[in-house]
Amino acid sequence: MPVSRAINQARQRLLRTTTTQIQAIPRLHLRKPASLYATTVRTVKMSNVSQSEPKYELLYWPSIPGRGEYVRLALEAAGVPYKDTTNESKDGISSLIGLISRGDITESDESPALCPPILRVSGSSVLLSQTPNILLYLGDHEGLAPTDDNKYLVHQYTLTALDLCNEAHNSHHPVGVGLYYEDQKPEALRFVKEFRGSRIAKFFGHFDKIIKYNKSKHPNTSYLVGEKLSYADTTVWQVVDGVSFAFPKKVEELKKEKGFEDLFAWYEKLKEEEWLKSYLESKRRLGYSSGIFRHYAELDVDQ
Ligand SMILES: N[C@@H](CCC(=O)N[C@@H](CS)C(=O)NCC(=O)O)C(=O)O
Repeated sequence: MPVSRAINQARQRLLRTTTTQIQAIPRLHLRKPASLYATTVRTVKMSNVSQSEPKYELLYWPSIPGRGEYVRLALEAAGVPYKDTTNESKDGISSLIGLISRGDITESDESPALCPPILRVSGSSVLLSQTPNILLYLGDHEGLAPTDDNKYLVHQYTLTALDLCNEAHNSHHPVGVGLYYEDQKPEALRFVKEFRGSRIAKFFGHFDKIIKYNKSKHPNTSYLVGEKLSYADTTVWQVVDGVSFAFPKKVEELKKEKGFEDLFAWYEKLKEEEWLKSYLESKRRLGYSSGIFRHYAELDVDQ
C-alpha cells in the first residue's frame, strides 16, 4: 500500500478520536489533477520515510500566504502530502526560527537557509530555500514540469511571475523591508504611480501572449507550457490573483481597456480545476492580509 494512502487511512481512523489528536495529524491532500507530467528522478527512498510523517514539510511565516503560497500551490497541484508546520502546530514557528537563526554550523546541521519559504523532504537530507529553487525541485520530482527543454520555459515564466511578485511587494515597501508601510508611504505612492501606470499591464500582457503562443502550438491546451499543468501555471496564477487582490480597480480597468481575454480565461479555468477549487475552499488557503499582496485603497487610485 502506498505510504500516503496508509497515512490517510490512519488519519481517517483518528478523525473519530479527540480534537487534540486531530490537530497533531498532518492534513493530507491526495487529489491528482488530470494531467501532470511524468516524474523523473526520485531521490527519496520511501522506505526511509516514517509512516507518520508526510513526504514534505513547508516552513514559512504563519497566517499569511506570502511566498509560501507558491510552494503550497505546487504541492496541492501535485496532490502530495505535506505539513505546513507553522500553521499546523502551535510551536511550529520555533522550527522555522531555529533554521534561519542558527549560529555556527556544526556537522550535524542541515544546509543553511537565509529565509523562508523552506522545504524539507522527509527521509532525505534535502532542505531547500529560494522559492524558484523549491519549485524546480517539485517540478522534477512531482511531475510539475516537462522533462525536455521546455522545463526551462516553465522556469522562465515562473521567474518572470516572481519578478512581478517582488514589484508588488515593493509597491508598499519601496524603501526598506524592515520599516512599516506607514513610514514609507510617500515613497510607496511614488513607486505605485509607475507600477499601476505601466508595470502591471506589461506583465499581464506578457502572460496573455504566453498563453496565445502556447495555444498556437497546442490548440487544445489551456496551460502555459505544452498540454499539462506545470508550476509555471500555479505561480503565474497566484501572482495574478494576488495583484488582483491588491489592485482591484487597476485590474478591472485593464480588463476593460486591454482585454487580456486569454489570460483571464486561463485564470478562471484553472480556478475551476478540482484540486484548486477544493484547495481555495479549504482552511489551508490563507487570506491575504499583511503579506506581499496587500490592499491599500490609496495605492489603487490614479495619482
Ligand atoms: N528570493 C527569496 C526571497 C525570500 C524572502 O524574501 N522571504 C521573506 C518572506 S516572503 C523573508 O522572510 N525575508 C526575510 C529577510 O529577507 O530577511 C525567495 O524567492 O524565496
